[in-house]
This record gives sequence, structure tokens and C-alpha cells, in this order.
Amino acid sequence: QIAQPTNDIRLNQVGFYPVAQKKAIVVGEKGAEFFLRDLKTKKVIFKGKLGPVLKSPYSGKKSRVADFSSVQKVGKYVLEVSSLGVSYPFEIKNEIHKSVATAAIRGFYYQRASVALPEKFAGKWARAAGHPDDKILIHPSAASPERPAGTVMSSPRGWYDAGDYNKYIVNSGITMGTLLSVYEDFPVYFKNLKTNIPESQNAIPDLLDEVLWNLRWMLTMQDPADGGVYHKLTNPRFDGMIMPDACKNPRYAVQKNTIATLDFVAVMAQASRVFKVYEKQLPGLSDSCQIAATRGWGWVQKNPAVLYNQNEMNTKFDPDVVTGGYEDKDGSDELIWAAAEMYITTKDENYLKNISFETDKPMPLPSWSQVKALAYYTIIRHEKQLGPVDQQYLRSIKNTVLNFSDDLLKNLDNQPYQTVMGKVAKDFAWGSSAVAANQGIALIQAYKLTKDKNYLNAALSNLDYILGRNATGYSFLTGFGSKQVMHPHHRPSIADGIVEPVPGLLSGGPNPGQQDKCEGYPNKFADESFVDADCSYASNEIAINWNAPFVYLAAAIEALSYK
Ligand code: 9MR
Repeated sequence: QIAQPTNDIRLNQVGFYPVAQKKAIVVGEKGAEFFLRDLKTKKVIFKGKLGPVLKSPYSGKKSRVADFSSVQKVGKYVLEVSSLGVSYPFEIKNEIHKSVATAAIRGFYYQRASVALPEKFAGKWARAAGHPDDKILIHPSAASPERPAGTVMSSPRGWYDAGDYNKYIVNSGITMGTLLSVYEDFPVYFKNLKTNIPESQNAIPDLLDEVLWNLRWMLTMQDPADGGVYHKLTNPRFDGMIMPDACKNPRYAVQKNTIATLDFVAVMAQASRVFKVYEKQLPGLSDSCQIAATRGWGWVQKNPAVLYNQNEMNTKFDPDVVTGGYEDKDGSDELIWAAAEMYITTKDENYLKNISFETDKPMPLPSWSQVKALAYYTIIRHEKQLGPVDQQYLRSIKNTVLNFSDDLLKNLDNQPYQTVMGKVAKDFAWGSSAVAANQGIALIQAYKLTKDKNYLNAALSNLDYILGRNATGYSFLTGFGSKQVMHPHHRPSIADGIVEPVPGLLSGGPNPGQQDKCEGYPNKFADESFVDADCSYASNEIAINWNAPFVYLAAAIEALSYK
């Protein structure tokens, strides 16, 4: 008979690898010892001492570490502290994160626009097709002589961006770049990873089949007349909290601009490379991507500084568009990323002309508005193909990535949750779960460069963070863990009448900005500013650019398996 678990023992609620580090955080300063109980035999198999008292820099709350890394026996366990009770149950086994990696890829399947999701693949979350997007309108902001305002164009497929049903090129950029990168970094792992999607039986890895769904949509977002790329495909205002098939509002292609086009160029160049080996299955696709990338690059040469400014646009054109802005004012990083992808794909050094990799500056963490590191990762990944002239770039780029990762490692032992995530307040931004995942990616890059396990262990600490070892006690991936997110700001999960939210989606996580003004935030502390309520789009939405780095982190850690 196991008592009701306490939320005051925080750990990865999915579990641990036999040979990897294993830590739980015990909230408060009571107690001295902890025990590990085998759920099958009911026997205590390990006793340990709690570590020294640590403190959250945000709430001042105290906590202690229970380290049971030495336990390697496969099984199901709970951790107990006499004064507190028992933890949520967890497993120790090999491939412990395979289920979350697979589910997070399937999360993209559930985000597919323009298609029905049959029960065979979607289970109880099956739904009818919505947003066919075969007859969308050119918004006046996007008008050209060939496509005047009101022209109808076809732009089906793609993934819904997030909890809303719109499709945004800028955010698709980093999402696709991240998914294509995890494939390029770990192709063998993905070769046989099946995710039960309609294309699972074909000869292409499931991850790439999923990527194709959005790639084909992106290709339609390029103006065939001049190569520029529309910012987004959107309703003027957000749809209600209804299922996709109930949405009937007109949709528009909105203003071409430089940053959207550069993101598109980078994705198409990388996709051209990745899909080249699937020429037999996808004849012409790789070439089409490269041509699209080249034409986008050409448009940018003529239009190097067209920014997307939604408010300004709304003063000039009707209807007003008030959906996600993804307004980025600095395109220098997108230029570096696009140039790097074009160069690696074509080997044409002209793409690097006038491009500074800015390795004199600290590496910025990737986000939808900051993609410079994606260029670094790509250059490093393809280092064997670089010519002698590029060796100087390579060295400084490696150093930039390593310096960034070394900063993440600093002072880790003193962190209350023993995670890289959350050392500094700015980690808790809108979509903080993706901050944790993107830090993990940087650390994986450093590990690949050095084979130094400290980087890998630190990356794993952020996966532990996401799956429960954090100041909220939630596991942020829907469908996983004991204390699950049940009410994400996600239209299908709200409208489908099914208790459990769509699985495999990463909740945004703590965000002290609390911009949604939703009721129920426990307090204002950065690391606890989370509420599992569907009104909380600022802390509990899901988004493709958050799911993608989670896929990267979980799959990379699986691929690098702790054995
Ligand atoms: O992820 C975006 C975050 O960085 C911004 O601060 C926020 C407000 O502009 O918007 C977030 O992106 C949202 C997008 O605009 C619309 N779809 C849902 C996205 C996630 O909340």
C-alpha cells in the first residue's frame, strides 16, 4: 500500500537511465535521510543522506538534494523522506526517454492543418479536417502586380503554430531548423524510429515525413513572381476556442518581408541537403527547395531591410490583423543563418561574402527571433566539408559554443534544482520550457565536440527539469509524469471534450511576465509563475518552436544513450 505522493519531492517523473546521474529535490529543510523503495518487492533498496540546504534565488524557498545516482538496478521505485512522505513513482531503465521523444514528434502530427486525424493514428484525439487553406486571400499588405489584394491562392498543410490555428513563417523557421538539425546530428537514431503516423510505412524516416508536412506548406508561401516570402497565413483575429473544422473565417497571406524570407531560405537550403538522399522517393523535391532558397536569397539582396511591423501595417491596410506578431527588428542573425545554410548546401563561398559570424560576441540562446547559433551548429556539423579558408571560422565558432556551454555549467552544484535551467532570471521568459531545451541543445553540441560528460549530464539536468525537477512540480510535457499539465492553452485540447489534453505537447512553463492576467498563478516568483489553466497563454500555451527543441533534447539524449 503506497500512500498519496507528496508534491514536495521533485524529480523527473518519467525516470532515469541505470548508469546516469539521478537526483531528486526535497523541498524544505526537514529530515536528514531518504530511502528508495522498490515498488515490486516493497523493500528499501537504498538509503542516502540529504545534501546541504540550498535556496531558490527567486522565492528564497529552501530545498535539499537527494542523490541516488549509484542505484543502477532496473525497476520501479519511489523515494521516501519520513517527514514528507513518498515521491511520485518513477522507473530506472534503458531508453527511458524514448517514449517522450516519440510523443513529442507525434505532437507535430496533432498540429497538422488541412487534414483529418483518424483514430488509427490520433487515438481518442481523432478529429475532422479543418483549415483547408486551399483558397486563402492575398492581404492588401501582400499585394503585388501579379497577385493584387483579394487574389485567391492555395496554401494548405503546415502545422498550427501553437494553441492558435495560424501559420507563421518566422516561427516555422527555427522549428524546422531544429528538427532538421536533430536529424542531421543523429540520422541513425531516426532511421528506425516509428511514430505511428500515416506515412510510417514509407521509406522515409518518420521525423522527416512530419517535417515534410510543414515544408510543403512553406513552399507555397513564396511569391512565385519575385521570390519574397509572406510573413504568415492567418485569420485577421484569433479563432474562438473551437475545433479546427468549426473554423470558417477567411484567411490571408500577409506582407512579405526580409526576416521571414531569410528564415525560409535557411530552412529550404537545409531541407534541400537533407532530402537529397530521398530523390527516388521524392523526385525533384531537393532541387525545388534549393531553387526556392536561391530565389528567396535573391529577393533579400533587393529588399534587405523590409521589417514586419503589425501596428504600422494596420494603419495602412484593411482588415486589421491582430494575431501573433513575430516582429523581429534585427535580421542580422537570420542573415548569418541563411548564409551558413546556403554555403553548406551549395559550397559556394559567395554566400559568406560580407557575412561576419560575430564570434567576438557571446553566443545568444536560440529563440524565434534569434537564430545565429543555428548557423554555428550547422558549420560545426559539416566541418569535414569545409575548405582550408574556413578553418579560422570553425575554430572561433567552436569556441563560442563551448564558452556558452561552460557558462551554463558554472555553479551548477549550488542550484536549488541542480539544473542548468533557471540560474538567471531571464531564463524564465515566455516559453521558458524551450529555454531549458535550447540550453540542452547547446550542451549537446559541446558534448559532441569534446566528449566531456559534464556537458551531457548538464543537458540531462534540463530534461529532468522539464519532466518534473522544478519549482512548480509539474511535468511540462502533456501526457507524461504524475503531476501532468491538464489544461494547456490549446484550442483542440479545450474544445474536443476529452479530459486529457492532446499528448506530447510542451507547455510554455513559468513566466513571471504573467501577461495573460489569468487567475490562479501561485505568486510572482519567476520559477513558480505557472498556472495550469487554459486562460494562461503566457505560461501554459504550447508551440511548435518549443516542441522542436524538446524533440532535439530528448532524442539526442536517447541517441547518445547512457550505457
Ligand atoms: O513565443 C512568443 C513569445 O516570445 C512572445 O513574447 C509572445 C508575445 O508576442 O508571443 C509568443 O508567440 C505566440 C505567437 O505570437 C502566436 N501563437 C502563439 C505563440 C506562443 O504563445
